[in-house]
Amino acid sequence: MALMTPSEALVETLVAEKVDTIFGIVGSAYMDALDLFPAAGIRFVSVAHEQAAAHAADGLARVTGRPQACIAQNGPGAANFVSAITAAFWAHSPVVAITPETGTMGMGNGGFQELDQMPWFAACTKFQVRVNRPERMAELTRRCFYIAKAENGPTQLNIPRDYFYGDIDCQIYPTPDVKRGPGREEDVKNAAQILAGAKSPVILAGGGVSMADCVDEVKALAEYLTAPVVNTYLHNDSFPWGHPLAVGPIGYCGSKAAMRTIAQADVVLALGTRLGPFGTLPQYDIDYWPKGAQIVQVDADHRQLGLNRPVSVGIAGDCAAFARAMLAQLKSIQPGREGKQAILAEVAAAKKAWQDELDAWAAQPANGMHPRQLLSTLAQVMPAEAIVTTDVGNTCSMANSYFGSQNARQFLAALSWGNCGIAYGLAMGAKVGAPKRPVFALQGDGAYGISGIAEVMTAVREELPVIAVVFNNNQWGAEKKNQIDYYDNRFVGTNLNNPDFAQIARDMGAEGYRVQTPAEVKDAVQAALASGKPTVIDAVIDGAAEVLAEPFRRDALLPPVRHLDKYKHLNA
Ligand SMILES: Cc1ncc(C[n+]2csc(CCOP(=O)(O)OP(=O)(O)O)c2C)c(N)n1
Ligand SMILES: [Mg+2]
Repeated sequence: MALMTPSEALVETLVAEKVDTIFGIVGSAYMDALDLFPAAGIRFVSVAHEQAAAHAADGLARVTGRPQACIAQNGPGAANFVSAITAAFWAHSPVVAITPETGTMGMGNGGFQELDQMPWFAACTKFQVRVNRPERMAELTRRCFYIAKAENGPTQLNIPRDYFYGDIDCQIYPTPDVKRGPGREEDVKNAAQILAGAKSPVILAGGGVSMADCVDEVKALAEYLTAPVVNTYLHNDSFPWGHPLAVGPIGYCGSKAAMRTIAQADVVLALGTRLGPFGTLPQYDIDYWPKGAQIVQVDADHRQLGLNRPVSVGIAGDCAAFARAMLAQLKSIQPGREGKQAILAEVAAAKKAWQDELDAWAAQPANGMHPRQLLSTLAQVMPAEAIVTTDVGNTCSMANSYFGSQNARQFLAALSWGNCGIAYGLAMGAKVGAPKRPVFALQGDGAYGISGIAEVMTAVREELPVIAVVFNNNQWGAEKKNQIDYYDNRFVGTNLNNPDFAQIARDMGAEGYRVQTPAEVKDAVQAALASGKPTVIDAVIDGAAEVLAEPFRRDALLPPVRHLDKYKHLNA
């Protein structure tokens, strides 16, 4: 035990958890702790809006695999975290939201910046706690880090602002790491029997594969089984597309090769995925989910087992440990699969057919640069070690077919929260975690306005050389596509009128390039990589109906039939 202030206890616990960077905006509520950050070796990255701070902590957590933190002023500052923390929740990303709050003597008095901020985070955290005595600061901070790490999700550390002060006796120590095993031996044996007996097994590699850093283990298993490997929706880094058994991602704007392949499966080995409804919806008129197939599902979180699909075997365990145990088990019961060359040839043919289709799309006439031309050019010029973050929008969705990764923790997407404005913040965090690797933030022009353009100031000030590519089609394209398909081209609120993003970037101290052709895209990316400075590539693309991808929520939109006279002229 040592005598310290609660602020010291907080900061020392952060240090014990190996936190070296915290994102946020300053506020009087936690000045007393903030003042210690430099001496503690913690870098405070000051952002333009707290949303980006939480996204950056999420990006850093996804790239490092360790829990990270963001901090904000009580009330409005903490409120600005909520959407981004929810994004981290659905991304299973361990982010500790540190939210100072009104002092204990003022709670309930209708004071300044006061609102009970625990309920805000109740539905988007794995755990939340209000520090109820200053003496418990270190203990409760530890708890937040432990649960964020153990349960893969955000937690909230809520601290009444007067509890940063005083003298306490306290012990500082780090939380234990959580290690999971391969699952019960008999379950692994059962699963091995099912896989060994399969005619056309397919491995579905989810986010859990990236989080367990077990791409190599999955490769070994896939190769032994000669099983094609599909990425789950928006987890393009769960298996490298260059592998001869890789067929790419299922889900919206994903790979038809993947969909056609999984449709044939009689057994699906689902690793680290809850088989979420949006990840398995029919696409391009392919109803690909193999409804008769047996499913072996492995997940670190037992709550995901059987959540969305009936499973033959559900295993709560670590994907890496499972993949190793499964390989050993398979080797003991089966010499490997026959017809390897034929399967590899089939996979290659499926991929080639899909690539030809993609190329034909990009070659279609457009008014200026076709979005797919931009995406395929970017994918060609990006260095293999680059980290890519993507946003939510029509062009970003198309990006799902263009950016595969060499390894885990390289493709960071908005995932199930689906909020526009996530990519730039994620990219800033990724850059902190991987300073030597190029980091690209891919964002639509609308999303860039939500959280992007203002954060370029952050990137310049904090020397985080993120390369933003803004898909400039002068519209909220994804929503406009709904108006095109369902509302007879009545455009309410979907047109944008953008300024010169490249010029604004330069005014903010970043590099800025406006590009309108694939050749200019290549030059701009190369210049950005060479400059080592935050860069905004304002990529002007066609946004016409013909180039937009089909709507995402076809499942939920109906052609309108109005009944009131006033609106009947809107009927088709
Ligand atoms: C925070 C938030 N607001 C609104 C939406 C609804 N939404 C989904 S896609 C989209 C359009 C995105 O436009 P843009 O970023 O310009 O990309 P584009 O579709 O044009 O490629 C909108 C508004 C959302 N997903 N998130
Ligand atoms: Mg747009």
